[in-house]
Amino acid sequence: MLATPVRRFGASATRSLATPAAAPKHHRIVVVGAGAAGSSAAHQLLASKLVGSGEIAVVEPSQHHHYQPGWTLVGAGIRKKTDLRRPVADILDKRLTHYTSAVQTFEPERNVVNLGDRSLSYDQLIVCPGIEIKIDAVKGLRDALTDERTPVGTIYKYAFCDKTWDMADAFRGGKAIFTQPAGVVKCAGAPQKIMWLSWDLWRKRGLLDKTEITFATGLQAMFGVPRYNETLERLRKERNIPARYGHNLTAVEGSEAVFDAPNNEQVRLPFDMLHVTPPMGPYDFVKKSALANEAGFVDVDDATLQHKKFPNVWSLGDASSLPTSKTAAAVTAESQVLVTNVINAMQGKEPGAMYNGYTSCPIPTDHGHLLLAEFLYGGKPKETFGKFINQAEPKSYFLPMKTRFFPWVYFKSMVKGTWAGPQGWKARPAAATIADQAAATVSPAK
Ligand code: UQ1
Repeated sequence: MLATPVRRFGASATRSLATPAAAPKHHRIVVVGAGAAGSSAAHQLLASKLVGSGEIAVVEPSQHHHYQPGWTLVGAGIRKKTDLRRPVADILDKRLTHYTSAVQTFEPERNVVNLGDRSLSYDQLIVCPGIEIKIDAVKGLRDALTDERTPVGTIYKYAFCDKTWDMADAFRGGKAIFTQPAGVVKCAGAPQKIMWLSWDLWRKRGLLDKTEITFATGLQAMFGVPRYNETLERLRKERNIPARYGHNLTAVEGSEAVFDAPNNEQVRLPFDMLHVTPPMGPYDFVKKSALANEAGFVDVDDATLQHKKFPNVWSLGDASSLPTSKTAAAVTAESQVLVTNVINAMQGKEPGAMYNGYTSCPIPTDHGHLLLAEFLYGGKPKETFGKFINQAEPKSYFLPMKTRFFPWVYFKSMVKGTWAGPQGWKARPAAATIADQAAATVSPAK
């Protein structure tokens, strides 16, 4: 190792010399976020062989990658939360350069991302940091969640998904409220999944006679797609669960939940157990950037996933403006389109692949049945098994798919870019074929 060079200037001289900012480190592709979206996209790009070792940067400050769809199962006592996470460093292929600091600002005019301690430049930028769970947007919620004696939980946070189970397990009857905010949330079905599973637990324990469950939602229906809403609304009525539509939780005060309700009313409901779905929204560093639309999401084309102003910027997953339900299932389709189009762009071609809005919401309706909702943009049903069965009815044989198969295939294949959702194991071909055609353009590993 070289010895530290002897300083040639005194302290004052050093200070008077302007230190030029380090030049940004260049990667052909920078991926912001290593969640479901970032990890599947980055690995599919690697598999294309168009980019070599060190040419893709992945920016991810979190230590752990979580299988978030599994947190409902944790809240229902079916899975252990520690089984549903992996260190990010274990998820990412060694050929990806992992930066562990967070993005501070985007400079898309200069093709630069600033991480605070350093800057990165890129040919292509993929933005998928997810969205923020805004616990502090509900007054008193953070204290209520943190206080172990207060029966308030949420499956939307790793820290509290097991508290949700502890509460449901300890419940001996009384008033249980499950909330869903107005506005965009990830997996819009989860607020009721945890309710159905809790209802079934209490049913089996003979507690329903002394239990009153309420579903208080900022929306106007159980589910946004009429075909599935019909079933869920029927179940809700059969199970004597009153819905309070248009009710948006604003505060937790002691053992009362406070809602903004229709006609500018404020409604206060006492509870013995409260499950909260907090409001969610884009992170500030995205919202305040030139990449965001008015709502703060990365402003991309609904079909090509290409940014509307900066053609070498792309987005998928929860942070994107894509008007579909934000789920891991959606990412299985979005990632294939995005990767094909990024590869096209790197070869000077127009984006060719189009996303149709595919998303899915596997809703357990009790501990033995699951309704597998699958739909495209506009809520148009697109059911993988629709030729054989009616997916609008909950089925017993679908439940193990949610509890066992999806978590398994997620870590085994999806984060590695080899799972294409309803198309099974075929995420590689689109990219590989293009790579084969363009073998001459493969750049050497750096
Ligand atoms: C899926 O591929 C997937 O990824 C692992 C999920 O996990 C969260 C899902 O919930 C769904 C529905 C899919 C889609 C796959 C099929 C076979 C319908």
